[in-house]
Amino acid sequence: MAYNFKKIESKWQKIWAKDDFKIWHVEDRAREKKLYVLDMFPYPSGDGLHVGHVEGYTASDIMTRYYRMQGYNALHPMGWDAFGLPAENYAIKMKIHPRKVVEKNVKNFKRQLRSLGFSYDWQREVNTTDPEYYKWTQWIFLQLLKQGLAYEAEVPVNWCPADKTVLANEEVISDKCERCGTLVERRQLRQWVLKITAYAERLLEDLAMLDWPEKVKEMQKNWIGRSEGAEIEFPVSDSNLKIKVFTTRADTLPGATYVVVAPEHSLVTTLGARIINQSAVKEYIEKAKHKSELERIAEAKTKTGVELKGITAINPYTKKEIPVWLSDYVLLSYGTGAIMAVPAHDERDFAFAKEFKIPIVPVVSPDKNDSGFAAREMESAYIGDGVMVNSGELDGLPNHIAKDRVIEMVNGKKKINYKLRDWIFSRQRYWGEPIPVIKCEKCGVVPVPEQELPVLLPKVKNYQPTGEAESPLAAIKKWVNVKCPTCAGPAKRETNTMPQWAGSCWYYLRYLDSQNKGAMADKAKEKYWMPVDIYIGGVEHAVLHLLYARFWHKVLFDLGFVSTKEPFQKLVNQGLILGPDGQKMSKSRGNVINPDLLVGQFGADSLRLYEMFMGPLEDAKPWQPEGIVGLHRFLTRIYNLGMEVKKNTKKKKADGSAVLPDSAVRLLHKTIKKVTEDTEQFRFNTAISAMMILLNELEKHKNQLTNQQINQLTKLLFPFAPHLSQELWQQLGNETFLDAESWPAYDEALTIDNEVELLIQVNGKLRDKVMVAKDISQEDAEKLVLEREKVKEHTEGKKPKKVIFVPGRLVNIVI
Ligand code: ANZ
Ligand code: ZN
Repeated sequence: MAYNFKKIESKWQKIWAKDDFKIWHVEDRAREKKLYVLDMFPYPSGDGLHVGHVEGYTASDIMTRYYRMQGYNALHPMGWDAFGLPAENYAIKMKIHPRKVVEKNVKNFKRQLRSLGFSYDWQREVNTTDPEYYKWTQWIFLQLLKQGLAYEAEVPVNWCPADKTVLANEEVISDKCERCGTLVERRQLRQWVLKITAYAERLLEDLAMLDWPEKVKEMQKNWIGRSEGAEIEFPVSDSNLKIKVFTTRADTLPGATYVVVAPEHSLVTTLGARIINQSAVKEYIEKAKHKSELERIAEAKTKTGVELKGITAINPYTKKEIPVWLSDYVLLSYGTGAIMAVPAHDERDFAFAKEFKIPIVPVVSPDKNDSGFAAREMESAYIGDGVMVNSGELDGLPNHIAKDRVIEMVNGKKKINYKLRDWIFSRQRYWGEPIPVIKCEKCGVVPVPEQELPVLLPKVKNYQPTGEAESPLAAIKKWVNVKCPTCAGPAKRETNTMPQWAGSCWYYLRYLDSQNKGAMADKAKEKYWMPVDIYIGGVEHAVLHLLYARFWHKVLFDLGFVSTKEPFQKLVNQGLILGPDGQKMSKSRGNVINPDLLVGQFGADSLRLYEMFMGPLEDAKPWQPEGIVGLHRFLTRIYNLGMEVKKNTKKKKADGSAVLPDSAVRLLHKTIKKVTEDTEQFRFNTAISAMMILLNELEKHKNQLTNQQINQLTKLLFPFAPHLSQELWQQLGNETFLDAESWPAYDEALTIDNEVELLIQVNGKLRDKVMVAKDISQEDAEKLVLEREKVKEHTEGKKPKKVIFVPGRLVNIVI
């Protein structure tokens, strides 16, 4: 009988699906030992499942099944992150409602996930676009609003004139919209903003308690960008105005030879009349508008700028008059939007000063004995520590001491800055959660009363974005015009919607209690299941989803709605699966691999196994079209071996008279140990190769294999290839589900090798090797060694002068 994977896989999938997948439904608090294994839920795109999804989802399924067998109550849920632009754009093109698009795509995704045998608790399924779900997304927004953590403000944003919406910084590449390639504009728009900066310090600090890849922690640290420095004021000549700068190097103030403000800095409008070179300044500002922040601060770029002629400032330390420049390498949104430039000690300032011939004055000397330094021309900026020079009374002081003195002397203020910005939270698009507020002429912003949630997303005739600071919802007058909940006067609903990140900020909590009508999640359930013990997903979410979700979670923690400080205790990043050409898979390159085809051709188990065998889970790895064939063959051999054993058992051939050799028994125990340890460490590729080595050995002893021994191999394989394993299990006379079986145990004593390789030297030269008992005595070793042909050859029958013996390692015969 051949390995008929099609029949086997569809048979078990049908059985598993019974009673709404009851087999994988977990009860809350059913056991003390719990484990929450979470996948990053997919955006259900029209393209269906990607082999990258299969990679992460197989890894989490293996963990879930493994820990289930280890006696854990293991929660493994799945859902849909279904708001967002792609569904909406498709709906616009095809003139169908985005909900219909999502429904269809979800159906297809579900079929695919089921076809792969993933053991989800489907009774907990969530969909972020379901009103019963987004009711609670809106409810969390209201909590943020109540806490003053959501506010409206006029902020600079990246605006795509073609997609007619605000874009995140990450969605702008080389000044262009990532989606359509249109040049983005910087606009000032009134937006809803979430005060994530209020949590900057805790988001940074609490990274220490997480078992996450260092790389991701580092990315979050850099994104939050904590920086200790000071604010110092530079008076503007002939005016009461002061330019406030933020600096981390107050010690270098004596060497500040000019000031630079951002193109959007208010100084330009306030003192506009005094600027002599108005048209050059205006032209420069116009150009800067088209650049993204990333572009502006790129290190490699030559610095551009324009002097504000007619305006000068006073260095508060030297009291000297210095020029004021405008340049886009200074960002309005960081610090104070203005800097003191110290070309001698900052690389960017140095390049700028060279370009525009501004004086460079060194004030920190690397070597206190180098008396010429203060007067010498510099070839590059010196950014290290040293002693003060050219700095009046500070001369000779170490610069780190001068720093505090300077701040005191010029009345500066110590300040901690973060690169992190508040989160721009509104979108001018249709397919998102309506922001649950009402605007009343008399009362201002009024939250929608909680009992009126959800604010349903109404049907519109036209999803086309309006191009204004409002979404297509603004066109539905009946929906927009409402009575103010406070004064009953005429009022309007907010028409902006939430960004696609909102729903994914808290979905892991809804899984705990997905049907709850009265609360986001029951507190006792939350307390039992949280935190997520294992979270698997791509590294591309390092600073977006993973930071936003931590922020919301901390707010919910402060309000007492969740019991843990952090949502995701352990994070594992799956590596990118590249196309066969070693490039990123993409439709335009035509190198996309379709999982459906592979499941049809080789079966789900082969695909699962191949993806886990490709290499370490975290590594990027190219698809090898032939690779899956090898894994399919491996499964076929296991199947055949199982069938052989079954046949033999029937004939009672495998009896006591023919037992498995000791070495094979040992290998079985060693393999159980290795697969156990590797699985716990996410080393699935080496776990699989250990099973392959075991199979090679067991095939040699087909007729001596007992049922019990093949059962152990079946259990080991189960988390990786569940269909085949369950089938074998049944064929071998077992009636249970492997999900409910326990993980095989091994005998530690049998995993320890009791033989070692003894090296044999003659006069210090390696001449031979032999396997011996680990604890062989010197006497026995000597006797054995002297009898060996090769040894006799090299000793030429002479009596050894001395024999050196290193127990368990080597014998050296000295003649
Ligand atoms: C003078 C100085 C001298 C600086 C020196 C550095 C070296 P981090 O560590 O990233 O916080 N800076 C301040 N605000 C800026 C803005 N809005 N756009 C661009 N650059 C800005 O860096 C702080 C330093 O970056 C500040 O310290 C300032 O330059 C610059 F030898 O002030 B420094
Ligand atoms: Zn009102």
